[in-house]
Amino acid sequence: MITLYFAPTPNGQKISIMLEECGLQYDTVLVNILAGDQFKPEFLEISPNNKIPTIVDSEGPAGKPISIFESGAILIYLAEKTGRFMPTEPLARMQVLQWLMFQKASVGPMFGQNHHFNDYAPEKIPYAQNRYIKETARLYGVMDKRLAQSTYIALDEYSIADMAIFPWVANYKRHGVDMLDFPNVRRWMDDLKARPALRTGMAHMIETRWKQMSPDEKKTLFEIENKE
Ligand SMILES: N[C@@H](CCC(=O)N[C@@H](CS)C(=O)NCC(=O)O)C(=O)O
Repeated sequence: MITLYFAPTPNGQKISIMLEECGLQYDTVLVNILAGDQFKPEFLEISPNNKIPTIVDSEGPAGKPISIFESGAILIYLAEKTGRFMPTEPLARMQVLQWLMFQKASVGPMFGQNHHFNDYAPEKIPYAQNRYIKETARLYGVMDKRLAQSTYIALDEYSIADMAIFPWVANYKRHGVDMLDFPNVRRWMDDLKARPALRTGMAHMIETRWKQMSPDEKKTLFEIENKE
């Protein structure tokens, strides 16, 4: 059995999508990162960088339990465990890994800073707001160019690299970009949205987040996510 320690954020959603796509059985444990649960000693034992997502697999390599932190490492582990969504042929495998690293090194950190400075920072700093909107738009441009040549981000088949990027791009309304400028990203996003397992993985996180929030938090989130 796999236990997913998560909070309902894009980094958590990557893993619920993969678990659903693979049809693996899993339990979820909510880590309330707003309340500081990520700093509890028992969580730090499995996630020393105090971040979600983290998994514990009771049947890891050689049948022994294993815990894994960092979403990229978790996706690679699950792909290797199931033999799905990352080819073994060396060239194709490297394509998947390079686009997965692109998400981990660029899309996640830059989009995350965009969310921070534009939606959450108590003080508005125009330089920082603009810097991360510009960087976000540049990254949409990189993805759009790639998706003009390739059905999915790494290959002509769906892979863990797509699962890593989708939950971030699903927040496009928060990014200060015009999706009309990125028609290939739009086409890719619509193709992925049609996948039942991806929808279940996303919905699981959204429902959990919604259940946890106070009416004020719900109102704020609704306003942020629906701002034009
Ligand atoms: N590089 C990490 C990033 C994970 C991450 O930033 N998690 C955030 C939520 S999306 C978190 O747990 N933050 C809590 C904290 O930093 O205290 C990964 O890809 O797993």
